[in-house]
Amino acid sequence: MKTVITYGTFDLLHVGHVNMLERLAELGDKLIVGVSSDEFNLLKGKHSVYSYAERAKIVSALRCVDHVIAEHGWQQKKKDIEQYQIDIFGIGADWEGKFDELSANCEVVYLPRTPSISTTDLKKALSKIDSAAIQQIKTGLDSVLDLVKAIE
Ligand code: C2G
Repeated sequence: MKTVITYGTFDLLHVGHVNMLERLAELGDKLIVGVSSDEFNLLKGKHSVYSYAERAKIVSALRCVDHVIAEHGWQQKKKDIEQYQIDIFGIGADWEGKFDELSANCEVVYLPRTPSISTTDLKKALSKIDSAAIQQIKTGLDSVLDLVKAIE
């Protein structure tokens, strides 16, 4: 029975996150995911759209995820590896080398990220849609109002 663990914010869950989680799940029999708490997120300099509770619920709904825990800080990984008898710690290659010290406790793997998708880009796209869409609707309404006035 091989147990795999990974950690992340997983805000606005997208195919890059799902690809990573499915690939990690393939490495063992059980996948545990540490979802960053809102407080730890702030420490990481991230402001999530979804709260910890929402992000944890969305991640735990994935078929490839067996258990979700909260990630409260950088230092909890060693304790988790011991507590959950982890065989493999895996994470995206954007963290290459950052967690090598864990190889004293379990296998450490860095997997390639899915290109051209990120929560940051999604947030930017959403904010653009908001303002552009509102402007478009406003322009449309203005022309309808002009028509109504012309008929009166
Ligand atoms: N990911 C990916 N492809 C993307 C985006 C993300 O493979 N296009 C992977 C990341 O490499 C990471 C996981 O999805 O393994 C979660 O990414 P984030 O939510 O951005 O989490 P991160 O900020 O990397 O948090 O202690 C570790 C940290 O909590 C990791």
